[in-house]
Amino acid sequence: MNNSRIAVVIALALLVLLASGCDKKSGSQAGPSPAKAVKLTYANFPPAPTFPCVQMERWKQEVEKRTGGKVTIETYPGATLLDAKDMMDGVIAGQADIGCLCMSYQPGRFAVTNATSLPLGIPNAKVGSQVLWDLYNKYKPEEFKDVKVLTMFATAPSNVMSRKPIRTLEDVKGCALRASGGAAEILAAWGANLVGMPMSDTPDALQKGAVQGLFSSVEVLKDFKFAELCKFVTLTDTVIYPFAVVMNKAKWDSLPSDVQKVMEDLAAEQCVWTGQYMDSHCAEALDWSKKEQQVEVITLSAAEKAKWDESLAPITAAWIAANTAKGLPAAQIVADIKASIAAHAAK
Ligand code: DTR
Repeated sequence: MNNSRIAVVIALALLVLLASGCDKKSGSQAGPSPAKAVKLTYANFPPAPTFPCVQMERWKQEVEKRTGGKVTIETYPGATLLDAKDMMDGVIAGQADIGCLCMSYQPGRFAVTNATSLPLGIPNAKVGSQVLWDLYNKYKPEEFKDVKVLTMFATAPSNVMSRKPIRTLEDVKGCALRASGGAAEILAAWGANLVGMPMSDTPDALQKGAVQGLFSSVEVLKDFKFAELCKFVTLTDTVIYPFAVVMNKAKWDSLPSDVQKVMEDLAAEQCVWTGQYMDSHCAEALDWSKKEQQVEVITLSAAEKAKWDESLAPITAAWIAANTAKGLPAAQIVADIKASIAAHAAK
């Protein structure tokens, strides 16, 4: 190669080097870097029209709106990402960024927050949700240390929905009814043939006749169309089911602080919103069941109700004894729940 050829090759090589350097520059440094988009997945176990999913969609919308589109949330109702009982561990493992769980489905795991399922007279979902949120914030139980709790909320108090009429305590005895957690203990105290399972398994169990009914908040009469099978509702208004929405801890830590603030500011508001939605949706579902599905709503006489309540009296004392033995400040937890009910119910 003569000298001029060598000079041309060197010049070309220099040009290529320069061009690639410019390329890198324009890729990484040109202009202010755009706000990093955040994409989150949110898993839920029941079908889309049910209240845990309605609150999920509302939370998604609010977060997307309040972060100006910086955050987008992909929702997965109907156990398409995680099932009812895998929710907490699935979120801890990062299979979903966010998950909604019913704590009653794992009674021992969430001992403190499940104390809200004791028969202490929570009158509605709004009060129940606030009582649960107060309790969580006071105790910050150890079982949530691996997640960020985004909100909590409660169902409305539970009632018996059944294929056959239940008018007296005698009618419940031996009747196969479905419930979970604290509500299951109530059914057992009334002498029902208790069948424990998550709500998502209940439609099939009712359809196949494995259970004669269930013990839950009454919005499910409409949302799961249980009113087509359960033509009787016995109003007992006893015990709520507590729920939590949790986020994977590492994912939470990776979020920009302004996004974290939006979510933290939304926590208590979402809790109250869901309680209120639950209460009004229960009233609407009961109305629909009577009018459209000819469901009979049975109100117990005061004397009969007293019998039902009397059989529940030992439950709280037994819970305090068992959980004190496990090292929990159980009597204080019950006192806190009672005080919180009184404070919120008075508002
Ligand atoms: N009552 C609880 C929780 C519950 C109430 N309504 C729904 C709807 C969808 C899923 C769960 C729930 C229960 O019976 O499992």
